[in-house]
Amino acid sequence: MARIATALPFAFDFEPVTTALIVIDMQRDFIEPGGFGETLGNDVSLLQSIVPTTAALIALCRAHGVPVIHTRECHKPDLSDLPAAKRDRGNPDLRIGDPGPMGRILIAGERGADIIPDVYPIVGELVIDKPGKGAFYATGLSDHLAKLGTKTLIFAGVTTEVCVQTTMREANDRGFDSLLIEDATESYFPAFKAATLDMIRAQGAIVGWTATCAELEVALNE
Ligand code: TIU
Repeated sequence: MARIATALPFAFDFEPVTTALIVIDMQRDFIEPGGFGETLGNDVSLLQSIVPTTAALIALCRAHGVPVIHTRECHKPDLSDLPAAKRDRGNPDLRIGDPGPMGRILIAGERGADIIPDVYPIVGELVIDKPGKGAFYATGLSDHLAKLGTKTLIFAGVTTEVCVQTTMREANDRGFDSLLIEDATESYFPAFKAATLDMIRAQGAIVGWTATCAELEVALNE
């Protein structure tokens, strides 16, 4: 059993052999200039700040045999999995599915929908294309985790309050203990990130725990 004694709101105990890392939506469309995130009016440089820590976290998990699962928020080219309630958000001149500087916005197979090179999956790692904010919705994630025997999930990625938090709440409802690595997740809105960390660990870890990548590294190396 590994322990992060300094996790918040209290010590986080986990078995590394039944733990997996889920890296949420580290895609060009959210992180690089000219993508979907910027079209929504956001400053994408904020998200770029977590790339080195996220890469280090992925390397740490690989070194310890913790499976790494990557997600991409994207839709089918025919948009059959894109409800109007999602499409009709943000800048009306540039919607999901429209042509953008990096291909069609958030469409599977387009350059913008792919993962940025610094945290790119390696052969053998699962990549889940998800049409929703939560990674469990309309994907094979539950089945995959059941096959792995996973009980604990470590989370990283973007954005903290949208796809990361949604997936952590889905995970909690499905019986997983969840740890969010606070320096490997980011929001376009610093206040939203801070509020999300607070609400995850409030009420006795109502959604899960938080810790830094360095704290996880110490626990895995003990
Ligand atoms: N991945 C994810 O969080 N998708 C979003 O659309 N996030 C925003 O913050 N817009």
